[in-house]
Amino acid sequence: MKKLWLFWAVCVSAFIVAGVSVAADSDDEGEKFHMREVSLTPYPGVGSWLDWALAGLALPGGTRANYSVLDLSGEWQGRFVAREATFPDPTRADEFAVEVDADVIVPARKLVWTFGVGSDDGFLLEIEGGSFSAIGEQGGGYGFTTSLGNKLMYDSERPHAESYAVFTFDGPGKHRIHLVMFDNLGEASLEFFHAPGNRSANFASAPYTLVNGGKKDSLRVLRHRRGEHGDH
Ligand SMILES: [Ca+2]
Ligand SMILES: [Ca+2]
Repeated sequence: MKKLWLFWAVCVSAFIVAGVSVAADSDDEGEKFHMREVSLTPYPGVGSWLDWALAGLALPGGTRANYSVLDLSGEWQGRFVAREATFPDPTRADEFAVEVDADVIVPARKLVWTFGVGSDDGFLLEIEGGSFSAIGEQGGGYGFTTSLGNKLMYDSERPHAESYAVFTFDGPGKHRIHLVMFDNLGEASLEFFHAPGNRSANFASAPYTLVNGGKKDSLRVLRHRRGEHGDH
């Protein structure tokens, strides 16, 4: 009889532990973009702005925060305003970089998407499992939007302006997104949005929604688990 009690006690404990771990997994519902912000040393005056930002991000430390959508603003609001948030460290106004990790879930019937990044200053967007094709931009700056394979970037300073490109996923399911943005001086902002299909005929006027914004045509995002795709 004692053994039977012990058996049931073990079963009930196992059930409780399983229940708790399920709850822990779903407790990050909503805030799936993980962001780390670091300060940068002053820009040396020559060389790639993105290399400058990436060198700062290669060092450990920084301030971290999670966001459900990427609509971050210091002063300039950009295309989206309803869900704006501040950067992880709102006291750091200049000379900083952020990096964002997330996994985007791509449905089988929609493998072609147009992505947009609004930023002040530059950015680097990398998506695993596919490639960028047509690119475009709206707004002024000191450089141009470029793409290479699965990377889209703006490697210079600019006031808030938008870069667009078409991305074709090589299959449905989970794809890692890594987004870096830096600010040198003045205002700082970041928006990450999309629309299904190839919108290159008129990039600026596509019906964009924020990625993971919960709209009918929004891709869903999951928190990226480190080490899942063999990364750091
Ligand atoms: Ca905004
Ligand atoms: Ca700036």
